[in-house]
Amino acid sequence: MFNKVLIANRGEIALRIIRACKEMGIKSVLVYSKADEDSLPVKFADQAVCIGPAQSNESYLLIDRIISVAEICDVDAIHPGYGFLAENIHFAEICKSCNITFIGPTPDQMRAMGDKACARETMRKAGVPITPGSGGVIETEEEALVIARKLEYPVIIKASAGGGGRGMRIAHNDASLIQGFHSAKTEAEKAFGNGDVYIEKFIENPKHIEVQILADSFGNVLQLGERDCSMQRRHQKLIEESPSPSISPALRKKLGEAAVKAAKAVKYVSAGTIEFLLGPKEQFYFMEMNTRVQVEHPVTEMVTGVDIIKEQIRIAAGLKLQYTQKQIIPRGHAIECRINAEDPYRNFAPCPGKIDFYSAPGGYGVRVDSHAYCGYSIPPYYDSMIAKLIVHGDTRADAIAKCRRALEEYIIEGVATTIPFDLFITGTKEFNEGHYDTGFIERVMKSGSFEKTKTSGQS
Ligand code: MV4
Repeated sequence: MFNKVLIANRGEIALRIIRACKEMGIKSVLVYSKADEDSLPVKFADQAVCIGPAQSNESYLLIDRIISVAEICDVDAIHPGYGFLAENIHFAEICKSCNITFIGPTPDQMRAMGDKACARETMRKAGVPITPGSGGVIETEEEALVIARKLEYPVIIKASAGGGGRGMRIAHNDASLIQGFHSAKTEAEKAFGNGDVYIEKFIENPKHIEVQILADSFGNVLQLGERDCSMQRRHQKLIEESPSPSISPALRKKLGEAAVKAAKAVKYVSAGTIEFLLGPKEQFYFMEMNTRVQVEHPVTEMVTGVDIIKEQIRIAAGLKLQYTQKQIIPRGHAIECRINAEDPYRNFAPCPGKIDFYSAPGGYGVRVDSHAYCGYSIPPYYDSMIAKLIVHGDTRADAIAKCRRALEEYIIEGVATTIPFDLFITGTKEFNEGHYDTGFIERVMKSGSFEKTKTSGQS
């Protein structure tokens, strides 16, 4: 096992990883920016080294500085968390060449999934369902038109180097296809330095279901069941749950098997997530793979009892998975609410600033993953998530009741947060009945029913 691990991240996930290291007897080294000097991860890591000013591209994204700290502190491995350098192939390669273990997949595995057109082709060959679409990258306007007419509108143009909703265009006719083709290419070229795009049939109002997998270097691949991440706004997930209220046991089995097949197709090693789109008639399609640990990993931990971060560290250290598939027996229901320092009554505008009063909920089945505390100043430079509230109950109804109780107990003063919105959503008929898709939040916002909770004070 590693003696010392460097954590190349901040906020709640840095704290989550530091905690796992402590419990495993691993020393932790945290790199941090000037803006994070008063943060809990800095206090709790065994060592913390400031690597630059607030802006990410002068600190958390500076590979050279992070590697320098890793070498000076003589760490065995680097945990990248999520975001920042977590899916940066170049960073994983540098780690490797410096004899530092990157806690994640190999550069080749990252490459295989990082290029979305390539991943699609690999999945097709492996027999994992994909949406109808172009065989590969589309070179010309004419080619795009032929494919789109064959698929029938609507279609979606996606950047090969994109993912997570970046660089996409939906087209309902020839004119918007041609325009979308060029603008997606230009945007992708600018954002990723790679203008390759491909086309798929557009599935309207899909559900977003993802399967957590763990794969060790001995070829063992486990699937830890699914998470329903359909409750999202502009590609930002808000509430995640496991199991999904929308799928049958038969579909669950198929998704799990498809996820294992997907991981095996790229000889994947580490923790990872296979994302699927779900159509209205239980059709499912591979969407993309996330080759990192995700924000919402705790919901899976709560239902399976598997500490995903610890397993991921063990896998990176060359150890075998501690579980067999048979030993993974999901129990009960878990829900995660993301709590962002944003004002939901002002179009989710970020609200950085000082937390004047802070009291987190607790009690049986309640978990709070957060780096927030009373007196903490939320810096304006990074994403606005300040906490994740995760609850576990025997049934979905128990979990919802617990979730709402805990949200009501959560006191954060000084900055606006998304807690009122989480309370509103968890109170809707659709959420309670488990009938929602990726378009739900947008439809709710258009209806104006959330806005009304402000004046009435009701949530
Ligand atoms: C799609 C789609 C419909 N049809 N692909 C969004 C994120 C990126 N991973 C792919 N995304 C989508 N791909 C086809 N063929 C709809 C989306 C999509 C979406 C997917 C999951 C969750 C929320 C979403 C919101 C808008 C669009």
